[in-house]
Amino acid sequence: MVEISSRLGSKAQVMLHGGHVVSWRNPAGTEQLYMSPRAVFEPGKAIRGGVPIIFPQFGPGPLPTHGFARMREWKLVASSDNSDSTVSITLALESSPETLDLWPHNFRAALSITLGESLSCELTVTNTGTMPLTFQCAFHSYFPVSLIAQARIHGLEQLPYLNNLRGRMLEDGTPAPLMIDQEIDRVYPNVPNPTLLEDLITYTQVEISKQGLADVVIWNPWVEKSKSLKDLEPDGYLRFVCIETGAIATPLLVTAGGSTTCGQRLRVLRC
Ligand code: TA6
Repeated sequence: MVEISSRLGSKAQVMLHGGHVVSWRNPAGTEQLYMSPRAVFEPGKAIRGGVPIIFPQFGPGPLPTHGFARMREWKLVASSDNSDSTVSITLALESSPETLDLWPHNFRAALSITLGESLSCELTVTNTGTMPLTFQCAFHSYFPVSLIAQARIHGLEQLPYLNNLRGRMLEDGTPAPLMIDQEIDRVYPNVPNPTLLEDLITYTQVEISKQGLADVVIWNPWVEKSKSLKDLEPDGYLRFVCIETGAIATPLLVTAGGSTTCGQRLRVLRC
């Protein structure tokens, strides 16, 4: 685990396992990310909470669900104390015989995490092979809410979405900010604006903005799915929502020898 703290007083904890941000606290020490009390921290397992790194596949498919990056050991390769009072670390994950068995591409992934007033994550994927490659990726962020029914998500109004609960059917958006009263699992393609999560009990607002990523995913497992997740309390769905930024509907292409960079920034507007 790497712990970083900025001169502004904010702190973050990042596991080398999965390149996984597991904690982000503001200067007052308030935790801004949700971590399941039943999260498992074991080799080969994904951590239920924080900011899982989804790469090179989103969701089910030929690879393990959500790819392998969140279950592999990343290496700390750089750290810096920046002139703008932020601190940064860079973790790296490279292709290996194990990953090549799963996904026949040579690559190097670098994850830069910058902490200041906000928390930024930037993923650079370099194609170290001789053939072009495409990948999906996402920052699968878990955000705490006082009570799911009192959370409101702005920025997705009127936007169509792929409903994962109905065979990824494309459905029309709604004019009102999104509130959650049932299981939800949606990919909103090509979202133009930042997404804002508002807690109507604490009036906290978190802004989720993205660069080089077109899509936003909203997920809450609700009652039945929560019961099926061993690393989540049965009523855990009441206390978090996943707002994820990613390249899902349209995978990213990297030519041989080329690189592509994408990222997200989390900013607490009011707490
Ligand atoms: O982000 C939405 C989603 O793809 C859901 O379908 C649900 O499976 C969630 O991710 C969590 O996946 P995980 O493999 O971490 O349990």
